[in-house]
Amino acid sequence: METLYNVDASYYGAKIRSYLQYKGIPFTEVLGDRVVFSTKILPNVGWPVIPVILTECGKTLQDTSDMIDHYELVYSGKSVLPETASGKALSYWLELIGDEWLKLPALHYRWRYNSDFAVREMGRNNDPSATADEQFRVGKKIAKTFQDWCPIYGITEHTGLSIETEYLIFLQLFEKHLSAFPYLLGGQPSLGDFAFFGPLYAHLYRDPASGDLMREAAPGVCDWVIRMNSFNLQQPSEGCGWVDFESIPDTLSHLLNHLSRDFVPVIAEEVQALQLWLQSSSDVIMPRYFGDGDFVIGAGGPHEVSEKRRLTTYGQWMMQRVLNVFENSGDTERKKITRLFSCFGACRVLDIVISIKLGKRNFQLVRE
Ligand SMILES: N[C@@H](CCC(=O)N[C@@H](CS)C(=O)NCC(=O)O)C(=O)O
Repeated sequence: METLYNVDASYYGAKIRSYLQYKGIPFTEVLGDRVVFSTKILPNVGWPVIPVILTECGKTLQDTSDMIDHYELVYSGKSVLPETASGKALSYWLELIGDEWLKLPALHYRWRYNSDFAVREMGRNNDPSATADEQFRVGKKIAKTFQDWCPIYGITEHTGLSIETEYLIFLQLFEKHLSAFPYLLGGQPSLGDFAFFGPLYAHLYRDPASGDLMREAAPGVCDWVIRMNSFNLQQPSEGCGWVDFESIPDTLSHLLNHLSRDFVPVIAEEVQALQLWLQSSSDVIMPRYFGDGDFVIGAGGPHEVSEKRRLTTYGQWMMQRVLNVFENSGDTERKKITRLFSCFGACRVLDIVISIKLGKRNFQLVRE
């Protein structure tokens, strides 16, 4: 049996829990309190992060993408990746959007409208036996790390309203898609569903003010959240089918187009800048951030704004997952991937050149 160190408010914790439940992988969930951090997470991973899995064989897994890669090999039933190269490339693109781009509404709404709730919960998770006052005091200290991520990702006073407008449009488009299909890529959940579920459950459904908004604006998205959160109660049947990746439904291309419009330039420019930085640096272990960049939210709309953000090294590692599928495909498959990504305005990402790749060593991002 696997042990999942987690907290319910965690974005990535929600992603991996739902995945494990869907796959029917036996696991016990253990609250990531301060004792778990000091006796399990820090000694095994080397830095404080959640979720972490200790496998039955005693192996430590950190990073939900690595966890899913691991389990997709070990438990091949009910794969969350379509068989075709275009389906796989799209799944990794959706994972990247869910993991990195939906951080904007998730962090914005949590820290703008649900701060006290989140602070209390962080304090309670840290030490469930402490008094409420003590939990609030410690919770504030823990919360600071996450609040400080807001300006790092360009979530500021200046961008707040645009992030909200973009999120509401996203909810409408996802609602529409879900009225035709139960999941992002058709009749069964894919990697993208789990990645989207992270922010949409942990932050945007559980946090009280955000949950109210979601219930009012997108009841179908709430139903999807509830379904994604109850695979342990109701095992869906295997293989209900994927959409046709050579001609994806309009509801999906509209949703993808909306999410890709602002994110494509962000990731393309970030990876290009990292490649330049890597050429002039001899660092083996990657810093989390390596510079600053400008970006736009709501491009072309009345709510368009630009802001500064820190450039991350992690984005390239995730982008490599999309590009690996493209690079390892033959001509016909590549053409199909290009046609698919063109449908939603993201074929530019397929031209990103990554000469210096990143890998993982001891739970750290390193130059390969
Ligand atoms: N990409 C990682 C991200 C994990 C992550 O960012 N976890 C958050 C909580 S949801 C955390 O503990 N972050 C601490 C940190 O990154 O310093 C994954 O997929 O697991």
